[in-house]
Amino acid sequence: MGTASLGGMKVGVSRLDREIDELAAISVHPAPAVTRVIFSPEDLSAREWLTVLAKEAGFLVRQDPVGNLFIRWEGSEPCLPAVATGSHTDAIPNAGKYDGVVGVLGGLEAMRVLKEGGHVPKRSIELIMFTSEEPTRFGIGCLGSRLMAGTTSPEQAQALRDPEGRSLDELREAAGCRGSLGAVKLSTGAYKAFVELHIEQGPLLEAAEIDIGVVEKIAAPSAFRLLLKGQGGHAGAVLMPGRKDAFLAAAEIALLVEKAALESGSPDTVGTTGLVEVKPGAINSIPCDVKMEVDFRDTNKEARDKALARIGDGTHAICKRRGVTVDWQVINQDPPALCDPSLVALVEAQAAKAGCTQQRMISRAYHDSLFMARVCPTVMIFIPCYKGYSHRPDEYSSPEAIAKGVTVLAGCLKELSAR
Ligand code: HGY
Ligand code: MN
Ligand code: MN
Ligand code: MN
Repeated sequence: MGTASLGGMKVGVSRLDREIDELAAISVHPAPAVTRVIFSPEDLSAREWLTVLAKEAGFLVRQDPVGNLFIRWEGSEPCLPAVATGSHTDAIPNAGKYDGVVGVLGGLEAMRVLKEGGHVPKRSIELIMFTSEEPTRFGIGCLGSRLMAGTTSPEQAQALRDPEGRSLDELREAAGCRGSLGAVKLSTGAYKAFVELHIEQGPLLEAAEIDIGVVEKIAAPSAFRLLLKGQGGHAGAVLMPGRKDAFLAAAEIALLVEKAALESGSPDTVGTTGLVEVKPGAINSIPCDVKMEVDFRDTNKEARDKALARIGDGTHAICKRRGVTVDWQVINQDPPALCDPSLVALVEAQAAKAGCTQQRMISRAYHDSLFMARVCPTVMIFIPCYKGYSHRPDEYSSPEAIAKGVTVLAGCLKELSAR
């Protein structure tokens, strides 16, 4: 199997490749799909499995009150702010096996290779498996890192409910996460740096045959929920002019989301109506209640927010014309994150040292790095993935590509933890 080397350290991919497959098997859906929703039985099994692996490598493991998992390699000066790396292992329904996992298992591999290579860190190195990076359960992404960064308050988090109406407290306690959510927030200067390894989830690196993407900026995500209420009625008896059809209002709004993204003036604006629930959901009953959730992003916050305002105005006009009421709920509206220039330079230097080709780029997906950048210098390392596919079972990144990413990450962690 392919290897990548860094100063004699060999990232042997067979161990990591095997572990990626082992973790992928912990899923509610059969391979090649991976579904592992936060606080599900599969998520809890994955946490246990990872904990065993970390302890076998001789690292310490702890979990915070919201389920962020910390795998710590104590440095010779443990009181110094640690160097952190990490990502997530929760997976949306019918996803692939690399999103987030490459950053968690690749981070563990980087730490093991450094340890096996005789590195003695001055600063501790912490691998973080962030809880609830995906919005599947609670409707908002990066809940664990938002609470760590203080972007979301414990009260806001406790107000969240999952689709079955269960609260975060109920689910986290059932998962064995004890303690007050207030204790999740990081103290200032908790970490010296945070470096996240992740698949690109886009086609650029593979198309350009580049090994390493050095992320300079992470796009600004926003999401909102619309609860639309029409009049419903009998599909045969209610003639067209008198209808107040909530789904047709939703349909017009979804097309407006697309139009506002296309006409925003920024090539980076993306709008997706990814969730629509229609009630009563009967073929012969006019839709009276619709819940729709929209994901809207851009690397440029002003362009995004201007387009969002256009969608807001248009939504109210559509609903007024159709006699439908709308409850507009903001889920999140975050600024973009800039990665730390000195860490960008470090990744570039390590990529060169490892003999990798590289290019600077923007992350269009959001990541826990978006929030870690609020509390410490942060950078992301991207590796290519097959046709840029992600959030689908045929998501793929080769062992060789992963080894190069892990090698560059290991070089960064070695450098950052040495001084
Ligand atoms: O949606 C995202 O950008 C991330 O992959 N959860
Ligand atoms: Mn994802
Ligand atoms: Mn991810
Ligand atoms: Mn992410």
